[in-house]
Amino acid sequence: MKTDAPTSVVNSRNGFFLCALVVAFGWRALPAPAAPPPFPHPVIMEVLFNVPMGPDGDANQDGVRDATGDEFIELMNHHNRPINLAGYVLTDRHEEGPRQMRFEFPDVELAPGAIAVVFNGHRAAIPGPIGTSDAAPDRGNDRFGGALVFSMEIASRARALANAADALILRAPDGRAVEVVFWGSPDPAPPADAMRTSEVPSRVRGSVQRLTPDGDLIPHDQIDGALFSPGVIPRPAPQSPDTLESRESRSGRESRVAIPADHPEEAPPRREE
Ligand SMILES: [Ca+2]
Ligand SMILES: [Ca+2]
Repeated sequence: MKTDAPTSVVNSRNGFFLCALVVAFGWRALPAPAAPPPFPHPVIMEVLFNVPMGPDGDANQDGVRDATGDEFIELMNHHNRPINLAGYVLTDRHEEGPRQMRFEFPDVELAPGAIAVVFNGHRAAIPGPIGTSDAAPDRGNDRFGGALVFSMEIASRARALANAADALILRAPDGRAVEVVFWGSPDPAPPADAMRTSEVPSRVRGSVQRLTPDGDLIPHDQIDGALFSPGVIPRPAPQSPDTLESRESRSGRESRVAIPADHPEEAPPRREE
């Protein structure tokens, strides 16, 4: 920090600020470093497992709220070169079998910074273009921020993410667990050897979303009041202590993230290796 103030004053201010942060947010809200998966793996940016009630829950924009069909997972290529998602698999906590929610990506290239969204798709007629496990969509979907949108086309309501306790697992084509996102105490437990594991609140209102590839998955409505944003990464929050301090004193909100701009899809995703 560049300042002309005496060091002791700076330390005192920082110490007070840190204490204020802990009191206001608790230790859990302080960001912990979490390395995103290395090349060539994508990163999980958003998960909707507890579909909101009523019309607000129509995440896949087919005009109908479906408790499982509107669930989705948002992935991003956070690298500076293309990756191919062929053979990557998304599942819930269940072992392979009739109860398992499972989706395997077809041969599809994801450009740097590009996003793929996978809906459960139960009883859904999602506005196209929509890909499946058999074939990628031929272009991005303007209804979802230009992302490549897929449907698992799941036929049973039993194959979905549970609201109280479950896990979402992303596996590489060789079977290795790339990312685990879990909530509650899922049974069976998710693999313990994933490259990254993130715990999120169960029964969260709306989705959980990262603002950056190495950020925490936080309830979407704490970011901007929206319940989800398939295909869109909300604008990352300013991180300077002065911004946080002034926001805290101004509003007393229990959130460390700023209110994003009206058009978060214009924010370029952060790219890093
Ligand atoms: Ca729907
Ligand atoms: Ca999103």
